[in-house]
Amino acid sequence: MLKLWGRTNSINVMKVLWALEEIGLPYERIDAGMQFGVVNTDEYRAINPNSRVPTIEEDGFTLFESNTIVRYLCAKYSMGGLCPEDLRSRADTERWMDWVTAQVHPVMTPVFWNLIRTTPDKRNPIAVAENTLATNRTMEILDWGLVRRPYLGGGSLTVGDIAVGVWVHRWYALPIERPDLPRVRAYYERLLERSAYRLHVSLPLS
Ligand SMILES: N[C@@H](CCC(=O)N[C@@H](CS)C(=O)NCC(=O)O)C(=O)O
Repeated sequence: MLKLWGRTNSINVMKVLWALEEIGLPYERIDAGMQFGVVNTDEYRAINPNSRVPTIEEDGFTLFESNTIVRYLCAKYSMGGLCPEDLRSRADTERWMDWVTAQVHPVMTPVFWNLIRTTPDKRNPIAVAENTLATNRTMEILDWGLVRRPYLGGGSLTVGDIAVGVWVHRWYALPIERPDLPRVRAYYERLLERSAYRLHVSLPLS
């Protein structure tokens, strides 16, 4: 059975859990990261030199990097579904995985860490204010990306949505001021209709 190392409140682990649930693949999850440790052991470093979560192992094959794991699982188990068969359609959705890593992660993460994982006395309000502005700008970009398409790859959920959808929940769950973005809001509501998203992603932030 496929093994997944990672704590459930990690945004990168959530992507993998969501993908596994959409696919319907059985798996065993081992708590790792933060309070669970594991990631700094020699055994874990040998399969994930980053000492981060998630990591998967399937029949002796190990893989780290959440977006790569999601692409692997979707290509192996959902070709023509979560992973578009047509090369251009696949590139069309996959680019959003690069976009979210490069544009959203660096600015939303400081807001999340300050407001959710730091005690009020240790927060940096300037970092929160600046990065909230920058985060909101990225969501405006996403709003334009959703013009004339319900999902990032077109008419149905594909790999790009899994990488981006986890951040969309975080954006709505953070105690910040947000512009009203109708297409992002409709996209979030569409994702919330999926049981796999509700089960693994749209949870209270911790
Ligand atoms: N680029 C990596 C980033 C992995 C990462 O930074 N994971 C975080 C959790 S979201 C982590 O392992 N933090 C340290 C820990 O949990 O101990 C990926 O997408 O898998």
